[in-house]
Amino acid sequence: MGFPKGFLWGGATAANQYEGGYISGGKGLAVADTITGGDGIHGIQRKIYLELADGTKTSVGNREEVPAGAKAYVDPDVYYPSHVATDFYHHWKEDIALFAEMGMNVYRLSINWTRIFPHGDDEVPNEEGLQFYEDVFKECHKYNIEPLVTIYHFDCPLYLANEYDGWVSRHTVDAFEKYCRTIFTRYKGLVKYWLTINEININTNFMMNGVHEHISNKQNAEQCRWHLFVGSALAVTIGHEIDPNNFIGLMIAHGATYPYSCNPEDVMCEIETAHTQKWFYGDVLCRGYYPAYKVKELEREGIVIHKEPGDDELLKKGVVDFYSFSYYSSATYAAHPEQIKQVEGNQVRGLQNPYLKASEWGWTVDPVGLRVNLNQIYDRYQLPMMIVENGLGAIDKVEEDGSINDDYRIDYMREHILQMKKAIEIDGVDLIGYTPWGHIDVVSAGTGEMRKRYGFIYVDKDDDGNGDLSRSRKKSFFYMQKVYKSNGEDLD
Ligand code: BGP
Repeated sequence: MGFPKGFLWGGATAANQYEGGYISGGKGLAVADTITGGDGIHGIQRKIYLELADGTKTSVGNREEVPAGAKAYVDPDVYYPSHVATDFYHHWKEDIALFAEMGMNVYRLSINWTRIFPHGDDEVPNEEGLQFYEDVFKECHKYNIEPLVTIYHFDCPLYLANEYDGWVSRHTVDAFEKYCRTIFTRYKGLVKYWLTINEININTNFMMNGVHEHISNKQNAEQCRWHLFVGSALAVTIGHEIDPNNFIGLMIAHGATYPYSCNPEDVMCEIETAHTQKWFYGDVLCRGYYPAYKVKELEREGIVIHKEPGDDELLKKGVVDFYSFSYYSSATYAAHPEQIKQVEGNQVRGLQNPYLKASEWGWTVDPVGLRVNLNQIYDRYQLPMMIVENGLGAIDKVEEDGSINDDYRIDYMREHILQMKKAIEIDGVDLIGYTPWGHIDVVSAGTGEMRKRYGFIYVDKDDDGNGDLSRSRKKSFFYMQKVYKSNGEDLD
């Protein structure tokens, strides 16, 4: 009963939200380094400053479209949260010691592509960058923490975005292939758990993938998707070839989706939304080909994807070893949504669920939805699963004595872990690991804020960059320590 022996308990971060050192040690710029902070509670988007093809300067919101030919740049007078972030680059030893103290036996982190290849496609890799991660992985092993490495987490090299339209171009896939070969070779024996592309299902815009015209030009969006799939399949194939012990998974933002009502039209609406939003990506990466509903959609839209010879075979060969996903919330979908209140979520919007409450950022809190997901995913693919992001973004108050009493976060964690336990014990799903998001405070991906904190470890930094970056343990740190050290048995 309960969690299996050897269950992976951990935490998760991404380089561009955590590392800082944005041009230290030979690192080049990623698109993420050109995105300002925003304000999620008041709906103010993060911004990207651009130089248009005719030389004029402008800016767009991070969800908006970047026009063809525009180049993003770093404005010296603007504050960019990724530049220092919460400074793992200078705190990694101290942080990994804290992770070990919390009882983690796995740590999900991403490699910043531009730390290894500053432009994305350089002739030779940057040794200082390679060495940095090697030191980090060795430090993890010192404490028996397995690194779980995301190869690509929202950090398209700026050069590839500006000059090649990011993942729309085959050049980016070729550069990615070389990057994969380099890191699989260098970290052989140090890393065995890998994720190819973070949240591959919400990745067609400029911020994530350097894609210009991602809304008005459907061809661009579909071509980018195809290239991401090819990139993921290449990563799996190369990873297995270099070391057959590598265990390589996909990563999908997999919120739970429900029909708003039992009206069959709402049910059908949910099926279509779920296909587009999430299943399409799992279907391709677990089975190795486009599902029928996508083939029909492309036919209807008159979109023809440009493929290279051998791509289709590659997709089949490069299917993943396991399914990983982020889970924060659920939403409902209706055929006639006009009168129903909209809710926010992890990069997607849906409709309110009258049975559930939401976080301060409007993300619906739904622990049972996690069990629903685990069942649906396992029914569909029968692959081992990891939940590689989950958690509550909230504003924390530091008391006079320095303590942070985040009981709301403890409640969220307890309820979700309980549902995982039920899914294992009652439903028999093959869940092998859990790495809550931002177990140490990091910059928010969606809003660029610091005050939207997920951590069990607090970092002293605010939305304007003030703070001494010191670390402290929140109340939830001790709760998670108890959970991890009891292998998920002690949840009180
Ligand atoms: C996912 C990302 C993470 C992370 C998380 C929380 O989309 O993979 O990078 O940030 O969501 O989202 P946010 O930071 O917007 O609260």
